[in-house]
Amino acid sequence: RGGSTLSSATTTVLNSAVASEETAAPVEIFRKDYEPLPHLVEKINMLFSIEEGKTIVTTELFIEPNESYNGKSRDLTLDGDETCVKLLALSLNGKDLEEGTDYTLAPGKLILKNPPAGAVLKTVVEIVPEDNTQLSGLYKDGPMYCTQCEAMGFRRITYYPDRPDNMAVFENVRLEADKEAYPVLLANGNMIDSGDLGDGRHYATWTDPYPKPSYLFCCVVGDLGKIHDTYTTMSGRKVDLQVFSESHNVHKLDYAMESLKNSMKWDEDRFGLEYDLDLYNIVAVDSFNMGAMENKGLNVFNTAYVLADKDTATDSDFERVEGVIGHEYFHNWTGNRVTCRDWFQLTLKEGLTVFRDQEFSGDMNSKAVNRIENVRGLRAGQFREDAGPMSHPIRPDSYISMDNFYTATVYSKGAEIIRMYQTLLSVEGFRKGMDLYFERHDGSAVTCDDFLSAMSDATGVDLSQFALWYSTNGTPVVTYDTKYEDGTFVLTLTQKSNSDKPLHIPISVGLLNKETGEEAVATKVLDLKEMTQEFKFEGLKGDVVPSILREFSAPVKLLPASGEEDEEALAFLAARDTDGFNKWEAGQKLFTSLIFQAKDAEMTDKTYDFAKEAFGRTLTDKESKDYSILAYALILPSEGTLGELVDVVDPIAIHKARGAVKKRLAREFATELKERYDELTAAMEGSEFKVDAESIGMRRLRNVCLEYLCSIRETPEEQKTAAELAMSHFKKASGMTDKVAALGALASMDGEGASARDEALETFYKDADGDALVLNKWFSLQAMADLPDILDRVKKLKEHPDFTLKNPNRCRSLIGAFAMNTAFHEESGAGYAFLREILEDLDQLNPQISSRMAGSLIQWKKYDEKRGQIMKAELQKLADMKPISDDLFEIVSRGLK
Ligand code: 0A1
Ligand code: ZN
Repeated sequence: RGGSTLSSATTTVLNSAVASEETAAPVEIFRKDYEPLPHLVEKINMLFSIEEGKTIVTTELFIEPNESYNGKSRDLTLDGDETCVKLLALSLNGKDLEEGTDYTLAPGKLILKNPPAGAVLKTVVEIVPEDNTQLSGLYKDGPMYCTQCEAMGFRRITYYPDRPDNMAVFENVRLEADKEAYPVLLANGNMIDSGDLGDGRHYATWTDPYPKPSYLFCCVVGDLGKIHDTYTTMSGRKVDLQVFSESHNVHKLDYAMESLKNSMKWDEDRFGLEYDLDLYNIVAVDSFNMGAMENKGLNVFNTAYVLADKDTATDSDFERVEGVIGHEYFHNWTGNRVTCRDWFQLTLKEGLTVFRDQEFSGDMNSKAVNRIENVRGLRAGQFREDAGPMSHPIRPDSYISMDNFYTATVYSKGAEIIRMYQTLLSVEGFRKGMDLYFERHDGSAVTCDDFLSAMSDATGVDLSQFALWYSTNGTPVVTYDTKYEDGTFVLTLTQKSNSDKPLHIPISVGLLNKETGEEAVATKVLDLKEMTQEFKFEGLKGDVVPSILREFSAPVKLLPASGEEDEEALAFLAARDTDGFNKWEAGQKLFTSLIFQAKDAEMTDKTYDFAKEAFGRTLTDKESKDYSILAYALILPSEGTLGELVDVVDPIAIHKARGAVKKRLAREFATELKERYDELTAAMEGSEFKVDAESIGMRRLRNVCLEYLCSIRETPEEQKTAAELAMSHFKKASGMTDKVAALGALASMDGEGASARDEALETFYKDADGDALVLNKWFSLQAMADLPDILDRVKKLKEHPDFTLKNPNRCRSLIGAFAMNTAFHEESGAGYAFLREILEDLDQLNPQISSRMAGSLIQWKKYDEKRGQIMKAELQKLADMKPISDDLFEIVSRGLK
């Protein structure tokens, strides 16, 4: 038993009175109210006795006074969600406790009166994982029981100070379950004991030597297959690596294992950080609210972010698996060894870890491609969020439900803030800051300010002005003005943000000679620290074209002071910029101008010619082997990104305008597109399927050509040609990437293409053979199609036997995908009403998912008056719903403000 004295017990329920009270009103929690705990649980032992329909959790908490507490209270508050945790027994130092005298109960809380130093509190509770549809706490998913404790799931397992500044050693975690049904018993750390219990049941005891907050606790009990490998760390320690999934998916785990080993090596090389346990386990689960979870030594992954093989995963899926495996692994230091003091500091671990995973992916693949992909994501997701009612600084000031703050802002903008430290301090300076951060804070729960201090102290750079990024919401705008005279180029930058004081913004700039295209001044980081600042470049030989905000050096919108883009300069940069990111960016700006012209009236010849030239040059560039860069340079800015650039969004007009530009370019370059398509087909034929940068790039470019070619579908003849091309692409697909590209094109076909569409959809469904992730693609592709009757189709798919609201991936694949379709905004508002009806049901099952999906309705102020009012009315219906979860309540009430 490894020293634990736990055994389970059954008595009457002690907290039933609290559980039956009306649900408590939502409470807003403020960052400024942080107070340390009067007592800390320094050590905990746990016993999970799992039986069908009932799990008994017994714990021993070893309590000590907290030296950093200087408040008045001597009571210890334990968090516990009485709606799912039934308290059966409670004793302190072996003596049963009395409610009222020794402790009090309130909704969500148990207050233990004045526990003495060295107290041992024993609790016994009952939970029902089988009924847990929220997927927070301990829940049952298919053949396994699994926990999710971040942010506040542990209180759905037992009573505990469920906050990250209570770091405890989980000394003994004992799991007991039926041996045949649940042969695998896993928890954090290392297994120290296991055996049979004699009645067909078995047990395993785990210990984790590293103190951790409850949100990093995990156990998994199930019938699972696995793969195994080892990794030898830089100091020569051998670590066992295991990746688990349901047995029928075990053949899709190799890429995750490879990515894990690459991550371990990368963190040693780049940051000198080594893994610290003897075992690293990963488990894939089907029903999961988020992407994955970094539980110490036992990561849990949404199957969508860990399973990958060529027949079921696209190249983007492979890229995501690598990135998320890296992300969770990197959390072992940035998040686990050094954690957050409170949840307002979430970006301390998430922004930093996203930055680390981006750098890792950049090193594994192509830096420029990676940067483009990340900035595309940032603009489509985070800029949009920051312009709407959920706008918040990367370190928020308040929340009702913390689950709502796992946002693009905290994650992606947070990563941009970390990237700016590195840009300002250099790679070496940043590394020094990281070293000092770990030297100072290993084993503790700290704040964003502590991180900033480490960076500043390690490099001697004053970052006090930079700190404003943590408290300023919204996307800052930087405008630029230029002047050239007698060999001197003057760049004037002006900033505008929600901060009264100017932000410290690193602006990377390079200058290109206007005549030769040569770099006249190589990339230089300018420190924009004032509201308006002038930067002079002297001694130039001839006029220059500036390339500003290279590599997207700050999360801002960059605009010309005149309000008019210099299209000639953009065309020049799109052709010649030596910065891969800005070269792409210039092309995107040209396309953007053209799309807005198409929306407002007519495309002008001048803009069209510039865009055409950029498009044609990219398409016929036979020198570059950077196929992904070429592909991205041909893709028009997304509708989401375009919507960000205007005050009032008319989604249908944007959709049409973008479509018009796409079709015009497709017709203009039909021959070249087909040539490039055929060349790539020939180049790939007969070669082995690979998931390296070159092969991914070739498939990406070929699929972009396919998409353009298939957009030419006006006449019945053209419809037939497009359908034939897409169908042949579908049939000859070398893997899921090509299949999805073909089906994506086919799904929107009508007229002469309708029968090919239906045939391909049916084949795809049959070939999926029940594979959950492939079926998700089948649902999504249909929900995203560009057809006139899309809402009816989605409604029908919702009734499909494979559809369920209970599985978040499935729900996102149909409902989430539909909410991104232009058809969602169809004028009558039927799309909005459909989503609201679903949210009403979903909120009863899984508030985290309902609140996330409600994000599609809260942007109503961005839309034209009529649409906006219908969206708002649907939001109001949600707000009036009873009962409503705190999660959804927070989003809809912010949305209605
Ligand atoms: N920390 C995880 C993400 C995560 C957050 C919340 C969860 O449940 C509410 C689950 C996972 C990560 O950054 O990967
Ligand atoms: Zn994370």
